[in-house]
Order: sequence, then C-alpha cells, then structure tokens
Amino acid sequence: MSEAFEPNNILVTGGCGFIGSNFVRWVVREHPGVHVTVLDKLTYAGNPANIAGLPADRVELVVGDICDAALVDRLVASTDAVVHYAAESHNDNSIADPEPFVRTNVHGTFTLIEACRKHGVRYHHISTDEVYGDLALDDRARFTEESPYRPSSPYSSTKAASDMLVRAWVRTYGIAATISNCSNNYGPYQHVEKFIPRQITNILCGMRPVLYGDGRNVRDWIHVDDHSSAVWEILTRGRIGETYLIGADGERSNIDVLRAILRAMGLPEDDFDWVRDRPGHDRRYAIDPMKLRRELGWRPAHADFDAGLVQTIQWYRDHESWWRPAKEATEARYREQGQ
Ligand code: NAD
Ligand code: TDX
Repeated sequence: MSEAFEPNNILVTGGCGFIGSNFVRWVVREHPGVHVTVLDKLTYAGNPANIAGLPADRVELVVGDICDAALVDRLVASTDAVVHYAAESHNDNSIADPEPFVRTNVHGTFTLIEACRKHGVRYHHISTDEVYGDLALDDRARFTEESPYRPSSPYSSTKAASDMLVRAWVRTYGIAATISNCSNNYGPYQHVEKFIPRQITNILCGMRPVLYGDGRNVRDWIHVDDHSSAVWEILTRGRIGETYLIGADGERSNIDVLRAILRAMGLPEDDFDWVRDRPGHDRRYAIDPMKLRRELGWRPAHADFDAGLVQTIQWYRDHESWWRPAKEATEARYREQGQ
C-alpha cells in the first residue's frame, strides 16, 4: 500500500451541522496535530454551538457559503485537504422546496472542486447511500460501489449529481478526489427534524412520536463517530478516484427503532401516531461495506445499535437547551406538510 497522506490543515465544509461537527470533534480528539477550518453558512441546520468549546488554536470557524467562489478559492488555497459535508440534507424539505438543494448540493460542490482543481488540493466528497435508490424489503441484496445510480427524491438526485461532478473532475482533470457514500447516521447534535431526534424530543415534550406510511421502511444505521473514523481512513489511505461505501450492518425497520425508543423511555410500544407517508418514500437502504473493510481494514467501534440509541436518548435528555429552540419551528413545518 502507498504511504498515508498526512494533512496538517483541513477545510471542513458544513462543520456546524450534525455529521460535520461530530467529525471536527473527532479530529480534534484523535489527531492532535491537525488544524481544522470550518466553512459553514449557518443555515437553519448549522449551529456554532456544535463546535463550541474546542481549542481556538485548533479550530477556526469561517461563516460563508460554499457557492461563494472567491471565498472558497481563498480558503482552498491555504489548506492541504477539503472534506465536504455541507449540504441541504433533509428529504422532506427537498420535497417541499427543492431549489436550495440544487444550489448548495450541486453548485456548491462544483465551486469546491473547481478550487481544488486550481490549487491541486486533495478533496474528499461526503455522499449518501440514497443515490442508489431503494431495495425491496424481501430482497437480500445490499448496495455496493457498483450499484447503479437511481435516486428517488430531489435531495438524493442532487447528491447523485454532485457525485457525478466529482467523478468527471477526477477523470477529466485528474483532481485528487475520493467519494464515500454512507448510510443513515445517528448520535449527538442531530437536528430535531430527523427521525430519531424527532421521536425522542417529541416524547420529552409530552407529544406522541409519528411514523410515516406502514413503518416497515428499513434504514441501515451507523453511529456518527464510526462515519468519522471511516472518512479519516479514506482521506488518508484511500485510493484516489475511488468510491467507498460506509455502513455498519445496522439494518432496522422504522417501527422497530421507534419501539426501541419507546421502551427505553419507559412508554408502551404502541404510544405513537401514524401520519401521511413521505411521497416517493424509499423502502429499504442497505450497505455492503466489504471494500472499506478489506482495503483499509476499517471496523465500526459502535456495533451495538441499542446501546448507541440509549446513549443518544440520554444526550437529548441532557441537552434540552441545545434542541429546544429549533423544536417548535420544525414541528410547525411538519404540521403544514400534514406530517
Ligand atoms: P446537516 O443538515 O445537519 O448539516 C449541514 C450543514 O451544512 C449545516 O451546518 C449547514 O449550515 C451547512 N450548509 C448548508 N448549506 C450551506 C452552504 N451553501 N454553504 C455552507 N454551508 C452550508 O447535515 P448532516 O446530516 O450533518 O449531513 C452532512 C453531510 O452528510 C451531507 O452532505 C449529507 O448528504 C451527508 N450524509 C448524511 C447522512 C445522514 O444520515 N444524516 C447519511 C449519509 C450522508
Ligand atoms: O417523523 C418521521 N417519521 C418517520 O417515519 C421522520 C422525520 C421520518 N420518518 C421515516 C422516514 C425514513 O424512512 O424515518 C426514516 C428516516 O428518516 P430521516 O431521518 O428523514 O432520514 P432519511 O430520509 O432516511 O435520510 C437520512 O439518511 C440519508 C438523512 O437525512 C440523509 O441526509 C442521508 O443522506
């Protein structure tokens, strides 16, 4: 295997969102020699509190837009690598208003890879398993790096478009890029619009959890810290031009996850409401992570989903001041959508 790439300075886009901020915290903890610059627009999903308390000589926050070519050019010129997390990330929002998804996810990625091309900077692209569409519930197949792209939602189609841009920039311009497509993340600092935090905080607010459709849709859950460790392995030891799927064998139906939350919070398993399904709702996602395991020797450290879920519930119990300000507006948006 070739020598590892060892960046001293990295630019993390979307570092005030859920997964980006967990990655920043993970890097500060695990790699003491690395300086992190965060570029984040602080949309409704970005919160500077997510990276508060980290040493000022290790982490710098630049508030700005990844579509701002002059700003991106200046920041990329003085970094060793870009790890691109910034995105509009929520499927339900993309169905209500797709425009910001096209702008940030497609044009924003274009802006970043153009700057990386100009300055010869290493680029890692964070993507999702949703680009592969969905699998049938009765199918045993899982997504691999060879699965065809079949995105279903405005969100996943813009992520697929951004992956395609990166692949073309590697082939045509030879940029030093890698791509990872990860399954559903859970853990601290996840916005209350997403499934697991929404149900936990509903219960903490005395409201009933809400399940879409028939509740049998399957997601493949991974702890956010395992996503971070996998991204670091790919950034530093992955083969340029390659795509790696990240997953931790965590397939669960939504209703099973919800029942586990209700049990862990001391409530009856049927104490929830059924609501209108998400249009175009993907049935099942499942990742085959063999390439990542075989080539880079990566393993998840949080293989016990139920234990991770209990820790996550405790985190939301302990951090009400973090999630409370966003809760009301989020639920008002869902009410408008009949969800
Ligand atoms: P998030 O919505 O919690 O955070 C997104 C962050 O990007 C926010 O801090 C926001 O302010 C910032 N941002 C948005 N538009 C921006 C812009 N134009 N310029 C600069 N910053 C901007 O999202 P997340 O759940 O943390 O997802 C992060 C990445 O991981 C996304 O690319 C997403 O597609 C991908 N992903 C997410 C999951 C998941 O389960 N959440 C799974 C696989 C992949
Ligand atoms: O209240 C709810 N009730 C419900 O049944 C919500 C918010 C969701 N759901 C269902 C829809 C999905 O089947 O739960 C499942 C998970 O929903 P989300 O948390 O919205 O995640 P998902 O649509 O699967 O997408 C997530 O994983 C892949 C992230 O939001 C994406 O950014 C990532 O690419």
